[in-house]
Amino acid sequence: MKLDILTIFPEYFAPLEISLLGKARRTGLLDVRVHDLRDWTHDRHRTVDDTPYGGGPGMVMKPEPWGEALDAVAPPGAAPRMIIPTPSGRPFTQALAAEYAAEPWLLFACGRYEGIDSRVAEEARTRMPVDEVSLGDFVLAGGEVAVLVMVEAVGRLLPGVLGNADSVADDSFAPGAMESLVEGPVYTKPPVWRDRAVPDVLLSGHHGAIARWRRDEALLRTARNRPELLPRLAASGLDDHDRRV
Ligand code: 6GU
Repeated sequence: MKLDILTIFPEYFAPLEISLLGKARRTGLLDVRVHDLRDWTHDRHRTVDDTPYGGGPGMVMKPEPWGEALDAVAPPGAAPRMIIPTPSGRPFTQALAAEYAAEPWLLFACGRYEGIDSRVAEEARTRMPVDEVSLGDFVLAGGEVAVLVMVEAVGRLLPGVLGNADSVADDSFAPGAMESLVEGPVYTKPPVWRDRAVPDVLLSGHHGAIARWRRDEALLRTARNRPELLPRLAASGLDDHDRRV
């Protein structure tokens, strides 16, 4: 998968060199290119922002550097899926991460200040699909950290990035059985630690009983921490045992 990232702070993306995604880059599964938006400015101060029309606080990113940057990174005829992180976007979910993981080429455009002049997305949409995407109901200082989050969520879904042992099928929100559930608790050795024992069923070797216990714990934790997910879960089909939990 090819990833282009446009930003005025390329240094934010140093973490993409380490861990899982760093390895995916070194093995060629991920081709990440980080571009400095100021490379497409032409004034002495490399200006990327200006005051908002209509007044108000803060600054808005000027369209001209964005237009030239997008022409250079995605020339006419080439069409990546463009993603603009913004608190006013559609929610980023595991389902959207899976959709992005199936794309050959993603282009992330990081806004700062009060956002990017709206004509940039409008014009880009005439040439490529453009999604405005939000991580949740809070406001970050810019899109960079949001892009790191999305790249990690998408990158770990690419075939070959995780070891086979770390199947993504059991993740919270994974399409299928976990779609509207968060994962329950996990344990490792030793079997007793500070007088606290690992639940017996996990040591029983009964795979059916273990699967049932894990589902029960996921249901309980979802009810406790994410009650708003329960109606969706009921709609996707609960069995009688689920209902008793
Ligand atoms: Cl995607 N960007 C910014 N700047 N703030 C956010 C966000 C994204 N999601 C939640 N807050």
